[in-house]
Amino acid sequence: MPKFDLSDAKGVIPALITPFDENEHFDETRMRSCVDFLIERGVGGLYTTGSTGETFLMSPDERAFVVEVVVDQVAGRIPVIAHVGAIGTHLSVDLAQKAQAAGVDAISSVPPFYWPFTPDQVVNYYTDLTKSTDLPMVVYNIPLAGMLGFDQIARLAAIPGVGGIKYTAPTVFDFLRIKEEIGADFRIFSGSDELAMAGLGFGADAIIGSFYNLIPEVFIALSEAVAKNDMALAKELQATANAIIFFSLNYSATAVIKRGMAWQGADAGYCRRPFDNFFTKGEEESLKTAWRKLKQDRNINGVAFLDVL
Ligand code: MN9
Repeated sequence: MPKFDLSDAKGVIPALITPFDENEHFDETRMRSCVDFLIERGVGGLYTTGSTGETFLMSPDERAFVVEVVVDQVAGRIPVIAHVGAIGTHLSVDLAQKAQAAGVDAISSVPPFYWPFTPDQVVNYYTDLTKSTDLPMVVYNIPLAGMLGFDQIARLAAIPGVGGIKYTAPTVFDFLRIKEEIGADFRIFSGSDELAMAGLGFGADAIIGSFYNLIPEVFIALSEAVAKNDMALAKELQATANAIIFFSLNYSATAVIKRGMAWQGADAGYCRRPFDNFFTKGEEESLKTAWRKLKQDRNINGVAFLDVL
């Protein structure tokens, strides 16, 4: 089989949710059915065990097992990128090696966080982690873990094996510069779902994010519109998506995404505390009522989970 190249991770890539059951145990059956649902919808890859996957609420063994289940269910149909980040290099290396053994195509990691590690320590972290497997590494820029500036991104990009960046920020300011100064081959995965159109317009190669679990059809159409240079259509689709995202962000967004998936036939289960859930019928009904109102007020059509309400 030809060696996987990060340029093969294309299109819309959900930052995959991790389903838990009512008792907060990982739910393998639900995980498998969500994977199939997303592949049937036409996503271009999966990014497992990241922020959306509630990764820091799981033990390392659980994380490794989730990756195994996803890879097994995907069975080579689309690329799988596993987020293996942890605060400590040893922990991340262990997860990376297990992810490689499970058969993922690439690994990714947030920078070590909590303590303000120095730029050199962050470079060392990514060097050690990238050396620990043969897989391409996608570094991760996200405000939750402390943003990497352009110069630091350039240093990380120079590490052998680092092939791209998942870039989640309220701006796409650096995208064109990354492409021009670091190189066209350095893959950019735009990470702010609210800015998917801007990210793709400013040179991102693909998009990775939470809401691609819930409304993959909207973002697949958006990404095709940008590819055809139909920016008017892309803007319309982004506006629809953003109405849905901003509404969801009033709640625990991952819990909203999971319920919305369940309504359209992909039961994504529940979240782990301290995230909250929609356990009671009454709570779920009032959530549905609020969605129906948004659909009507914004005149949203063609969004699968709203159409079934
Ligand atoms: O990078 C996600 N960011 C976080 C991925 O989880 C913090 C995004 O997909 C956001 O959830 C999304 C909504 O703000 O853009």
